[in-house]
Formats: sequence, structure tokens, C-alpha cells
Amino acid sequence: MERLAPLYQAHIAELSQRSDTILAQQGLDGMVIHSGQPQRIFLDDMDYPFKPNPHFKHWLPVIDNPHCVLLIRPGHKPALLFYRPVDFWHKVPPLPTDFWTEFVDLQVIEKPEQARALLPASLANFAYIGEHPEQASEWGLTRINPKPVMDFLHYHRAYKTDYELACMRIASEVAVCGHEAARDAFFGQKSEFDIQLAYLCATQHGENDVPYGNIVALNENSAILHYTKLQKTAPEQLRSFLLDAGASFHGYASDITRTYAFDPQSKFAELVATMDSHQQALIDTITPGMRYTDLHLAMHQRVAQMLRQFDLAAGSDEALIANGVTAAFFPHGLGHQIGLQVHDVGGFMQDPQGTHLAAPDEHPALRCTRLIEPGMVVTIEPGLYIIDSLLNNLKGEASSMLNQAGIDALRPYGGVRIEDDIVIHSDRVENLTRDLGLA
Ligand SMILES: [Mn+2]
Repeated sequence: MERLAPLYQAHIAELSQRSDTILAQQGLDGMVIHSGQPQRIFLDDMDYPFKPNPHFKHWLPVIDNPHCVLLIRPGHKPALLFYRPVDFWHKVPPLPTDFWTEFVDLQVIEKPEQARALLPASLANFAYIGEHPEQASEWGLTRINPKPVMDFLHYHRAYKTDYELACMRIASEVAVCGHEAARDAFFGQKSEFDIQLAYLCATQHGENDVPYGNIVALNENSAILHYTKLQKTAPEQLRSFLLDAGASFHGYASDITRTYAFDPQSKFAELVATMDSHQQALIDTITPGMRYTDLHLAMHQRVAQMLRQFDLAAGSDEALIANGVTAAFFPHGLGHQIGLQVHDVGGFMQDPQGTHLAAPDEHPALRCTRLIEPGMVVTIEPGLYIIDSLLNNLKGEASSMLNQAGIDALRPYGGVRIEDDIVIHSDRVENLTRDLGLA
């Protein structure tokens, strides 16, 4: 953990420079960044799990404390109002003493209403960055999440500092441990529910600590893209296992998918191996300056090849793509930016002003159309599934290209997805997932 200190210092310097730039451009004196407030469940006396404002956790690895306020002003250390209530019902967070605390001015508040007196007398010329406009108004802030500020910050979020990359390497390492335990549980013929427990145990994550709901899918369930129900008994006959699960470290996410065939001699095992080699071959083509959209389109060509190779459809690459056949088998985007959020913001932003470049009409689920540049972290997660509702939508020429017998044979396996998190460097691509030894 000690080695994070020098990286964190440079991280804060970079964030300060970004905020100085946009504050000057907008004629603002500073920013008030709110960690958030607990969200009460309707008619209940309990709150939903707390998720902090990502802009707040960008500055500090404080991820579980509502009512904190961060004051950012050019030429000043970030000032943190740290919430430590007097509360005998709950565990009160300890006063932080960590690698990051010397880089901020920390003051404790015992009640949320103590925050205002510790902020500058006039906040008329400050931006409020947070989820609670009514709180901002009460504090005298009128410029609430100003769009030019948000666009600038969101655009730059794509370029990770070395501190962020260090956190993301750890988040990947933790998830890899979970994936290995889950794979062993699958081959030990455990249920989805028990595989999930094996994953959480190995990562030492609770269900609210993982960055998104794990997808733990056996057999046909692998074809349900966001399958989050967990069957408590294992199927009679095990055929396939798809696990899409990540981990969190200091507020940063990893996002990894692996698919396994129960029978290593099956055709499905061959399909998984083929997808795996296409995924790696596609990553090998990545160089800075490429557009993410073009990678997605290149993957559709590879999917077309796979459809022919595995007797799922017939036709040229062009015909299979143009008729929407590849999109019926591979209906999601190739991947997305990742960082403070699993699906990190700014995937369509072409500049710091937030100019939007939409995904092509034929690929509405694509989440990133940016140029790939050094410092970015993205996922590469091609997939191929038997989704009857999509296949049934194909009509005419498209439908006639399908090979029903091949589709019927694959249906009981659901589908395959292979997902790695990669970092773009100027001279190479770093694979956060595979560098840690996950096959
Ligand atoms: Mn993903």
C-alpha cells in the first residue's frame, strides 16, 4: 500500500490541474464535491447500499461515507469535511490516516449541517458536483453540475493516472482470484448460488462490494446477457458456465468474463477456444489512434467466420453482417471504458466540450465511439449466443442464412463471452486480466 503514496501525489496534481483549467475557463472560484446522502427505502427505516458520487471518489479512496464534502480551489490543498457522527447504532468510520491523508486538509463534522459553516461564506461562484441539488441550494450554490464542467471532467476521466492504473491492477488481481475459485466450483459441479459464494469468498467481497451484480450462468442461462438470478441447485447435466464478475479496489472496478465447457472434448469447448483466440488476436491489432467503433466492426467479421466454422449460418462476411445475422448472435457492444464506474462515462465524447458521436445505427448497444489513446482502459468482450428472440426477428434473406440444426445443437450451452480489461500505452497494450495469469 505504501507504494501508492507517490502515485497518489501525482494523481492529485493531475486532478488539480484539470480542475484549475476548467474552473478558469468557466470563471469559477472552485468546486464543492459531495460524497452523497443515504437513500431511504420507501416506507422503511433502512437505506439502500450507499454508492458514492464518482467525482468524489476520484479524489479520495473514501467509498463508504455519505455526507462528506470536498472543497476544491485553485492554489489550495483539497479540503475534506469528513463525516464522523456520534452514533451508537452503527460503526462510525475511523479518522482516516492513510497514504492519502497528508495531501488533503481534513476536518471532521459530526452532523451534516455542520458542513456549511466550514465552507467559504459565499459559494455563489462555486460549482456543486453531486446528486443533491436541494442540498446545494441550501448551501447557496446555484451552479449545479454545470454541463461544461461535467463534460470536461467526464472526457478526461478516460485518461487514467498511474495511481488509477495501480488501483485497477489490484482490482483485476482480486477478481482473478474469484474467477479461479468459481471455475473450480463449476468443475466441482456446484450450483450457480454456490459458485457465487465461492467467488465472493475468494475475493472477500460482499454482494454490495462487487462493482456490478455478478453474472453466474450455467447452461442455457449463459445466453441471458444480464442473468442475475441464481439457481440453488445444479442442473442434472452440466454443459457450460459463463461468469461475468469483477472486483473493486479504492473505488476502481475490474470487469472480467470467462466461459467454460464442462466437457473439454465437446464442440462447445472448441467454440470457447476459438472465441478466446479471436479476442486475443483482436487485442493484438490495437494501436493508439484507432477508433473503438472500428474494433467492434472488425469483431463482427470474426463472428461471421465463426458462424460458418461452427455451422450456425452460411454466407459471406459482408452478407452476414449487412443482414444483421452477426448482430443477432453478438448483440452487445465489444466493450466500454472502465474505471471509477464499470461502464465509465464519456464513451461517446470526442472532445472536452463533450461533442457526441453516436454508435452506428446498426450497433445501438455499442458504448464507446472514441479514438483509442494512451492512458485509456477499456474492456474487450466479444460474445456469441443463441438468443431465440433475436434469431426469430431475422426475416427473409437473413433468416435463410441460418442453419437451424447447428443452432439447435448449441442452444443448450447458451453462449460464450470472453472479456479482458486492457490498458493502452503509447508503445504496447497491457492486458490487466491475462497478465495475472487467468487463462
Ligand atoms: Mn464489461
